[in-house]
Amino acid sequence: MKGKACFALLCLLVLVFVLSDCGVSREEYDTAVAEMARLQSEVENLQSERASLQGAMVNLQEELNTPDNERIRKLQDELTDQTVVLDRILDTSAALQAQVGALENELEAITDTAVMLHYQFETSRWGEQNWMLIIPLRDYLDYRESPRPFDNRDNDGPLTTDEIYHLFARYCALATDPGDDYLIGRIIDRVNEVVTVNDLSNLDTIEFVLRFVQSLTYTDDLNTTSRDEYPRYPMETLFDRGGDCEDTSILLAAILTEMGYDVALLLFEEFDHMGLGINFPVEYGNSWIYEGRRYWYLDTTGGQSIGWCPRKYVETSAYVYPVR
Ligand SMILES: [Ca+2]
Ligand SMILES: [Ca+2]
Ligand SMILES: [Ca+2]
Repeated sequence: MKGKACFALLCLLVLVFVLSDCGVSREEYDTAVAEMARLQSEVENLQSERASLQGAMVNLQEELNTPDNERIRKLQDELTDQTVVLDRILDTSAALQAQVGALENELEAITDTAVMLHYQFETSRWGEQNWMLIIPLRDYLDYRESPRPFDNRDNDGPLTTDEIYHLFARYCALATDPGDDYLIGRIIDRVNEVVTVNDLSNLDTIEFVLRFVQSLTYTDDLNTTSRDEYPRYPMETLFDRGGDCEDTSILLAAILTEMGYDVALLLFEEFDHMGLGINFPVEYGNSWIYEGRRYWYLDTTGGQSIGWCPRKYVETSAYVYPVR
């Protein structure tokens, strides 16, 4: 303020000097003084404004240093750290995605391969047989994913006759599925080679096909599929080179049906065994009749001939499901 007062006094002295020397009028002098005062006031206003702005800046600085803002800064630091971590995760994820893509391609290539399977079985009358069958892995996997009949009821009560009929009638559809015709056809080619070389009768041909199916390993559903009952498509039984009674019966039904024989799946009334019947004049052993047609029994799990039946089932009723 002292500086400002000196500056005003100096200006006034200059004015007095100028006016006295040049002889300005009183009006001009008053106007100049008024202008001086106005400028003076303006300078004071600006100074006061500057002082208040400086005050505001100090306040803002203090505010920035309050605990809240400290927290915000910490959060910003954390955010920066997290962003770095996130970038790293994104990089890793992209690398993993690339690996998954490569594995998918590899899997695709594997799925496109075919598996060569060897079947060796001994017959007393026609010698040792060595067959090679090629099964495309994709076809086998498609069958593994295909729908199949399961007893999916919530209650454990016994099935009604209708339910039994509908459930097991659907097993026949597995035996007549057209997707495996080319594979069943190759088996029939092998059979026909033996038939031609040995000049087999129809009865011996049926016996020979039965020997092939009986040579497959008996495997329990629960141990191999973790289901109590798992009916296999013929291609699954061939690929796995084994199955239980219904699996091998379904496979035998698929082969004999394709060869033109009239066959039926036989389910014994206690539901603990399934076999195949063939409507062919055998005239000995065990048979069951369905709508006037006599089906002679073929047991796929042992090594017995057409007509032989486990003693337990000899006098037992059986559900008969013709395979068409
Ligand atoms: Ca078929
Ligand atoms: Ca079973
Ligand atoms: Ca099975």
